[in-house]
Amino acid sequence: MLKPGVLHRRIAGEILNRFERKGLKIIALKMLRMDRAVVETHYAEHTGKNFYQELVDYTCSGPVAAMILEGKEAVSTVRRLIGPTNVHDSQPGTIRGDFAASTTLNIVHASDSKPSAEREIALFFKPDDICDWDDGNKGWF
Ligand code: FUP
Repeated sequence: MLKPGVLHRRIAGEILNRFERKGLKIIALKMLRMDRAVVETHYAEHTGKNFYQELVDYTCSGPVAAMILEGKEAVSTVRRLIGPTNVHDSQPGTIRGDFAASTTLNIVHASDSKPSAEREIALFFKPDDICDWDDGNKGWF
């Protein structure tokens, strides 16, 4: 999910390009404004931490772009492309390493496991929103 800062900064294409260039397949994509209650549930594990309010405010501050990316080992591939949560550990070349200066405003969210991907996909998409397609590519690019 591209957080509001990405849309505000007009860098959505640049971030999407990172995923496509790697060969991940976009099978669903939508823009929306996240409901505060959904954001609070999504980040429930961080309730009470000193960054929680800023994180929730940021995530609700504008539109987000949610997507489903498909590919071999997609969860770990996407996590490597975005870089670690703490932006000071994010290497140049990763999305957070290149575009984020604040951990709380770290511009993208990505599921960290298959079960969390399944849960988060259900939060954003109905089965009809998912466009499965096949161009015959065997993953060699
Ligand atoms: P991630 O899966 O990388 O987004 O990381 P988490 O789910 O652990 O954290 C969710 C969000 O909380 C991060 F995107 C940013 C924020 N956060 C902080 O601001 N400080 C922290 O120490 C940890 C997380």
